[in-house]
Amino acid sequence: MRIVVLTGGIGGARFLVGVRAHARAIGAEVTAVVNVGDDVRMHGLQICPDLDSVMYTLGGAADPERGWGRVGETWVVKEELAKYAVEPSWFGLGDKDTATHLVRTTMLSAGYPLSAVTAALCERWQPGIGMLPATDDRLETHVVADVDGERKAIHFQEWWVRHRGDVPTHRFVFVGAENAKPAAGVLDALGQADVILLAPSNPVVSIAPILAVQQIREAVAGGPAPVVGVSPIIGGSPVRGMADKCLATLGVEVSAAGVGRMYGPRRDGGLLDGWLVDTADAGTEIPGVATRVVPLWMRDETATARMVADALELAR
Ligand code: GDP
Ligand code: FO1
Ligand code: CA
Repeated sequence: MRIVVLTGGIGGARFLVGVRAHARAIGAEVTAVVNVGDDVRMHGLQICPDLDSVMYTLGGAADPERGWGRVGETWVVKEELAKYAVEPSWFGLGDKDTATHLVRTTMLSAGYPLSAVTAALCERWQPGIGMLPATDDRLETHVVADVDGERKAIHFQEWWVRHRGDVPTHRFVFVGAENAKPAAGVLDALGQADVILLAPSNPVVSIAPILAVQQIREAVAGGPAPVVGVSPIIGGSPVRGMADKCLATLGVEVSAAGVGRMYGPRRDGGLLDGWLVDTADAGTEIPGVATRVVPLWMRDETATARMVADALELAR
């Protein structure tokens, strides 16, 4: 069996720990198609937060408290940059993490596509699944917001890390999406998939930028594999992160039903055949989508693997 998962950073990474465990138990193969909309160049280095969250988490090296970057991190580079008073001072590059960015940027400069660079980095981390960026082309999420009384488009990282999303926000723009092609391997993986899972990732800034690549959206929505999503919203709350702010910007209700309806049923041009919601959201109904109620708190690997088994059952 072949499982493809569309995923963002930490929420998706924790889900993938469960996918990997269940896949091992049933002898399935897993490919993650990872959001690159968060990617940014800082201090000359190419940083891929969601790819790194997945790689470090599955490689057993992520910092579980901070939710991004490496466990046991040190910050000498950040402190030294601050002494030069260079911007952006609001974005922290850990020393260990910086080594990853140096390898990545060197390989990209030498002409390797991001998909090949990611495979090279994974040689070290052995995530135990296939990891593909959604695209090898430039695709960045920018945010139209009012900052100091002026409406402008800022990079997603500036919106989130510098302003904590706490500025009047109007829309999200996936710069480069119109011309972006799926990364090497993505269409093959989707075409050969027995099931496609939408991780409980942020639907607006993690899953939507992947689907903004038109050929990916077509392959998911129009392909042969059943598509099952896992709600990132439990009892009206995003558990952690910024999904509430993002959904509010789009005018979408912050609920399992709101997100499920936004993805929509495949029979009406949407994405979903099935939708898993938490026990707190029992009674959620989305016309045209098979809904199932199971505990969706990713407490540990076992609980998460159970969610994955439920998602696969719903796909049948
Ligand atoms: P990011 O890219 O690092 O922001 O991570 P993702 O986009 O992959 O995932 C973030 C989302 O994961 C959050 O907005 C939450 O809604 C969701 N999330 C976090 N923990 C849980 C959990 O235990 N269960 C479920 N269902 N969703 C969760
Ligand atoms: N998040 C922060 O809140 N502050 C930071 O300084 C920061 C630096 C950073 C560096 C590398 C990286 O891969 C992620 C980093 N993040 C930081 C997390 C990131 O901003 C977001 O949480 C994700 O893009 C959302 O998925
Ligand atoms: Ca993200």
